[in-house]
Amino acid sequence: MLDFVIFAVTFLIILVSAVLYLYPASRQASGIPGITPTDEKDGNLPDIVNKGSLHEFLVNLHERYGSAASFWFGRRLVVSLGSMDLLKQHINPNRTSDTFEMMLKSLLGYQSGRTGDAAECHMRKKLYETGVSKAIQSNFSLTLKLADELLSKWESYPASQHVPLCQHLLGLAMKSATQTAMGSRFEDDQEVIQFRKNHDAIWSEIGKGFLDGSLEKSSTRKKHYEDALIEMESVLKKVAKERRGKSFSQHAFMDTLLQGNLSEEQVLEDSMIFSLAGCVIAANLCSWAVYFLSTSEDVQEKLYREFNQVLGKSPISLDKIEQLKYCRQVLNETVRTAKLTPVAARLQELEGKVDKHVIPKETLVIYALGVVLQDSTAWPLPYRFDPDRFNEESARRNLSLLGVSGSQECPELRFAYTVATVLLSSLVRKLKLHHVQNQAVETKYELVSSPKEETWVTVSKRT
Ligand SMILES: *[C@@H]1O[C@H](CO)[C@@H](O)[C@H](O)[C@H]1NC(C)=O
Ligand SMILES: *[C@@H]1O[C@H](CO)[C@@H](O)[C@H](O)[C@H]1NC(C)=O
Ligand SMILES: *[C@@H]1O[C@H](CO)[C@@H](O)[C@H](O)[C@H]1NC(C)=O
Ligand SMILES: *[C@@H]1O[C@H](CO)[C@@H](O)[C@H](O)[C@H]1NC(C)=O
Ligand SMILES: CC(=O)N[C@H]1CO[C@H](CO)[C@@H](O)[C@@H]1O
Repeated sequence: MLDFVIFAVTFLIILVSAVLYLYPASRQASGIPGITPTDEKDGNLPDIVNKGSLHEFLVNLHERYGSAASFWFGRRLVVSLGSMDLLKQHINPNRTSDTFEMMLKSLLGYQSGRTGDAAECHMRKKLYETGVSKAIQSNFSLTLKLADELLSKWESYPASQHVPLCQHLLGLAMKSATQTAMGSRFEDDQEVIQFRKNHDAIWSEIGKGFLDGSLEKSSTRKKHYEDALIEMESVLKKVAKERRGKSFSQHAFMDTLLQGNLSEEQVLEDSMIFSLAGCVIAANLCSWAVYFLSTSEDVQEKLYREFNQVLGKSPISLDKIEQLKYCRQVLNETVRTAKLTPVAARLQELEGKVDKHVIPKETLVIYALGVVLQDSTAWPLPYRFDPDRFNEESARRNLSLLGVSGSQECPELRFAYTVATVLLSSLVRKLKLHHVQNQAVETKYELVSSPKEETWVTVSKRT
């Protein structure tokens, strides 16, 4: 019945096919407890589709089978790790590749970077990180301007007006990410609108169409997706051509790539990844942060006091961001509570062990980050939004271990933290954010978790 599924389900399918291609399938049984395949050919894929998302499937799997559990992805055995202790044993902090980036590249069908020698990968990763850092610095004032524009808009609203968070914050993230990535061309709103059209088309299929197989079944949707991808690539190529060998007052992310020792294809791929991921991660981090703040007056007050203490009446600057410790705790807790990136995956290259379990080589290992982030043994009262939990060094270490930040921090997340900090410093000093009564916010768990539907707050002026 679900014979199309093998081509259609999530990034994993593509990741798995890459794995199958690189490593001929080994269909080994394993001692790790887990669910038996419901379908000879598709394994447990129908169960994942039924649960609505891989994250929700994993929550159920770990409840039933414990923190190390296995399931069948097609004809392949997959092991999922769902506790802090097991992840601690498995995660190698020395790995340079970023799982999020790897998943996105697999989805887009990008080949380069999947192979190649370690030195080259390392060089490319360094260049990417440098590019993000330089671009954030060079036009910090841009993000500030965008945040202030949003503030003025919200200040003009009457107290009863419901503000659509996702819509406004996606707009902000989109403008900020495009100009950071590609420079002044995107000062033109028309360019941003065009970019957004393609971005939305690509992202909605990456999130959903791959998951339920509907993309493979609908040739019109598939064409729409592919056209958007081609259009986006052609814009990136055009920008690369414009900027190569020139210098601009505003140093964009792409300029760093162009100055590095990369092929044209690599420049295209890396700027695509940053534009796509930077935008989505920043937009959702901002939306969740503002939403969670609206539910807690205490946290808002504490944040307000920190902003006043560190910044006074001055606008925020890059060097002051370091001093905003509580703000970082708020953003860390936002990442945790929202389970911002719920799943990561790694290939087990050599046979390994976690606890008493042997993981055969060439097994796909899932890091069930969403499961771990809501585990009450690692995080007391896990569903509570409580930035104070990051007062403890061990909590900070636990989060950093999950690869969400720290030494493994993904560069797009660093960009998103900057945008969110600037935004909050503008909003929270001038406005109080209020929760809209009887609003049930549900989460859509895709590559990045987002609210299922538009989410609203109301605002009032601080006096
Ligand atoms: C990581 O690198 C350090 C220093 O190079 C080394 O001591 C350590 O064993 C490595 N850790 C793993 C898990 O490979
Ligand atoms: C640039 O890349 C090529 C191949 O990718 C390599 O042979 C060459 O050594 C690199 N040059 C520098 C300066 O890194
Ligand atoms: C960090 O994780 C460990 C499990 O490895 C847990 O025992 C500890 O309570 C966690 N610390 C905090 C503060 O959440
Ligand atoms: C925020 O989280 C990162 C790890 O994700 C950690 O390194 C950092 O210390 C945390 N900061 C605070 C203030 O909680
Ligand atoms: C849009 C924007 O703010 N661009 C600025 C980026 O930075 C340069 C100089 O650092 C300014 O000249 C631009 O106006």
